Amino acid sequence: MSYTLEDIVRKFAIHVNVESYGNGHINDTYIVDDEPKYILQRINHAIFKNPEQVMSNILGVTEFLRKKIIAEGGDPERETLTVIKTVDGDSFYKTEDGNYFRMYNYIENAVSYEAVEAPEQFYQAARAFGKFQNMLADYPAEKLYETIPFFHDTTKRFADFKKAVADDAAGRAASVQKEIDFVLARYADTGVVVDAIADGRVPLRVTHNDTKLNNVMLDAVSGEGVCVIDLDTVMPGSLLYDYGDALRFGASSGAEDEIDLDKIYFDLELFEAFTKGFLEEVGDKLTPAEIELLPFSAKLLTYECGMRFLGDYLNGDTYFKIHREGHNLDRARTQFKLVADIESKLEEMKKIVAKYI
Ligand code: ADP
Ligand code: GN1
Ligand code: MG
Repeated sequence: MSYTLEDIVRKFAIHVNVESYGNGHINDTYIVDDEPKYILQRINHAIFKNPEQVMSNILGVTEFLRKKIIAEGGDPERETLTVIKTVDGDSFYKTEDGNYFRMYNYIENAVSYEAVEAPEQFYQAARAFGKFQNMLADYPAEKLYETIPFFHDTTKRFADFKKAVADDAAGRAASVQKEIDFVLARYADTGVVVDAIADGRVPLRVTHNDTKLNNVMLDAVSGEGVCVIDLDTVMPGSLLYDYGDALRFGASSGAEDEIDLDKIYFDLELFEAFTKGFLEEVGDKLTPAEIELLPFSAKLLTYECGMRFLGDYLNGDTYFKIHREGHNLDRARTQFKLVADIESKLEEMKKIVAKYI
């Protein structure tokens, strides 16, 4: 690199200390530790091939949210991300070597958790994701670029997975045959939501598509939802993606990369807390097919993510950031343990959903 992070920060007219921050798997995040604080991010342009389009989406969505929050008497500095412009008035800065940096206001007095500590916390996260969904219900979807095409198209993900197995770029396939077979055995699940979208039973909405617990900030004192962050994948999608993906991560009894699989199960108490919060916000606008598919979506999104982790392991860890040898394989294994557990709990999950519809 021919520049320092301080050089980059100065492009936003701020002179200060910068340190690595957060636990995202995709972008490089830094905190600009000043008064007030800022978040600086290098957009992962290997994954987001068109950062200009990502920023166009984010600018559009955050400005739209800002107006709504003000109209409702809320605090736009906390309840949505604000894109900080460069000294030249742009929403990002592109370096000579082709990296893209952006800056956000730092959401004060709020926490993003890596694991659910109590059901109430997950209930609050669910309400925040549900509200986010509601606030964007009348956002003009045609203005959104598809920042990662086919992001939650599980059938396409399955095809990518099969290619990763066939290519076996890192020479690892033979050692994970059991996990590969687990994925292949569930091919029939891959088309369930994409088909329901294609035949109109499940509507396309403006969705977040990456509703991991650490992508929502909760108030440090009250514990209530403050702001949904990580807006790179806001695109037309299914509400089932947001619901299912949040449960994948948050209703697990353990960390996404837990090595001891005996510790991993799908926690129905957390499932219920999330379902209650989410349906309190969006329950009245669901179609019958969406309601029917809610429990299944938790399984589908967990399966899809596991397949992505395992595919990345087979490809030689080129997509998700890893912090140890076999990290993506460990992640894949927790997902498959959860999928198997969800399969045994689907009937109970249906009953829980029915309580809140
Ligand atoms: P990634 O796409 O890599 O997941 P995120 O945008 O989710 O990146 O940021 C990573 C982490 O940084 C978040 O989980 C959160 O803890 C923290 N973070 C990001 N944006 C902000 C913000 N505006 N204010 C406070 N914390 C933030
Ligand atoms: C990534 O960016 P982050 O860490 O919030 C990924 C999600 C996965 C998640 C798994 C753009 O989310 O799709 O579900 O990791 N984001 C992208 O933890 O691929
Ligand atoms: Mg994130």
